[in-house]
Amino acid sequence: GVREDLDVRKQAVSLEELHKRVALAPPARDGLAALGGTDTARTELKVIAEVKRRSPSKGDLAGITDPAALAAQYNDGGASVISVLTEKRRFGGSLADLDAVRAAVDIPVLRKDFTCDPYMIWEARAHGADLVLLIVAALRDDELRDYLALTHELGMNAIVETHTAQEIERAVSVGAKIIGINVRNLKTLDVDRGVFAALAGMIPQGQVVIAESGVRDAEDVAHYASHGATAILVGEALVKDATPRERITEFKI
Ligand code: IGP
Repeated sequence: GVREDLDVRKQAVSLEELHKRVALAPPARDGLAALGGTDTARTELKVIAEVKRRSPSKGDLAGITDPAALAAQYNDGGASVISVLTEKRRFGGSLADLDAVRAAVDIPVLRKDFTCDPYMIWEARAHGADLVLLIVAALRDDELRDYLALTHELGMNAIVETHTAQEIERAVSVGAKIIGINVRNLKTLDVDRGVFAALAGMIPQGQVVIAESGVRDAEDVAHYASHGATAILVGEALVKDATPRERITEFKI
């Protein structure tokens, strides 16, 4: 599981070594600004485009051979942030994918993983990440606060992911500025797009509100936008598309 994967990495690079690498890493790009910031007068919907090799629900998605080339297409299509799955066991990702993508684009990059230790936040920054993912369901309140503070200390931003009303309350109470509502239940893997419409109204004005998962077409985008999404996070529909650059253009409304 996640803990074992983490232990393997811990043996590979000490926390002390990571601290040194972070000091030498290029500065983080401003992910909050790229997503429109906390200004309520935002206009266009932002797209977070994801590099995802496979998923537990769908298996192998598209046989991605060159994550950097894919990310460059996302960049050209007008994505605001690139998400890179680094989790290996279920998603086939790696830190090498993160390195390759970060070097290929000039927009902020999210390290998408199940963050469950401060080590992973240092590691993300050492590999150039500008944002990390904090999943509320996987963390206690004290962890959520500490991880958010560490993320900010390292100059990064966090996408704080929720799936229920109670999780949104927790995200808001720790001061999250970027809140994702994942319409996929991570336990059952079922997608219910109605979850976004039901919960988005709980998030105070001025926050970045991301609709995550299940975006198939412009109609889904319009649905999320009409219920208050200021950004969407799209994986499968983009990695499977023969022309992801053009596809993103369609999603930018
Ligand atoms: C993307 P989709 O349905 O467009 O491929 O979904 C993204 O929301 C999904 O990959 C995701 C995810 C996560 C993956 C959302 N939260 C947490 C791993 C871990």
